[in-house]
Amino acid sequence: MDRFFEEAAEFLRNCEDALIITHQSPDGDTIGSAYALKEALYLMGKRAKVICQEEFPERFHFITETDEHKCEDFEEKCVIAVDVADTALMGDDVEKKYSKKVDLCIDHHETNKEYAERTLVIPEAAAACEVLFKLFEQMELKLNTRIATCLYTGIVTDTGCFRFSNAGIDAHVIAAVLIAYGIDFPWINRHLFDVKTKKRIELESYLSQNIEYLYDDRVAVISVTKDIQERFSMTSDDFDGITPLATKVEAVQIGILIKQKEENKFKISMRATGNINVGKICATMGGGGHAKAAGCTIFGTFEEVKEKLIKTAGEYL
Ligand SMILES: [Mn+2]
Repeated sequence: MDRFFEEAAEFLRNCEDALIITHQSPDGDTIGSAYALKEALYLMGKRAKVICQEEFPERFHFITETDEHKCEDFEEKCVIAVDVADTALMGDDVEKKYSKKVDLCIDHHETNKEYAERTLVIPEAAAACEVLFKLFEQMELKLNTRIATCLYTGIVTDTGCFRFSNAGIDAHVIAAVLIAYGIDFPWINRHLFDVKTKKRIELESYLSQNIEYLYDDRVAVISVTKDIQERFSMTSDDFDGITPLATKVEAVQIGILIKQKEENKFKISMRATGNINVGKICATMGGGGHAKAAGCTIFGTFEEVKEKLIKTAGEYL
């Protein structure tokens, strides 16, 4: 067994009362990993609790609200982070309290900062859930339907339902193994990828009509200023999956979402199609992520931020 797997397995076998940390703006992978790990620890006769800086989005309540292990009145004896590449992604409060106390980090980001005492990171893995599956496999841990549902959710969400280039052989094979546990995958996929609220449909149609296309349609920008957020009473949930709207047109190579957080603070998400590495682009602006999906935070007026993004993106075409 690989040294890092061995180290992580050894840690899980010996740990007690674990606090599991997810990243802020929680997605299916961080949530799936956290709850799969929590369930696995209970199967091993241990206790665990999951925390997140923000509330879990409603569409993941089928995982977070169906957790049967409610007994969480314990002081953690160890801390595990899942799908968290950098302590800054934990969110301010969680970072302040736990950034220096992470005993184990399980992740798949190439940009992982190795802030934890032990780090199990496989950059080739499509999702942290894929790493966790391999860890459980090597530990010969018997899975159940709940763990399989959680892991499958992380893999489908991080691969965009197996459409992104990170959906490799392993992701497909693991999904097949998970399906054998009787998970309701048609429901999960319809729920996560097809079903939309009426409000969401209105929002998407507004944003689609207002996409700005530049450089012969190779760059597309969606701007969600405070005005628009108020007009559609948007919550952070409503931003989930918005960036890919920018890449629907065939020619688009870089899709950019500009989300206003405060007067002069903007959170940027980028998606790439083809050979462009938006992880590198975002890294030049203090952010990071994957080759095909990345992000950063930029300060300035809306006009300044947009201009900077358009100029930087243009340099990578
Ligand atoms: Mn992930």
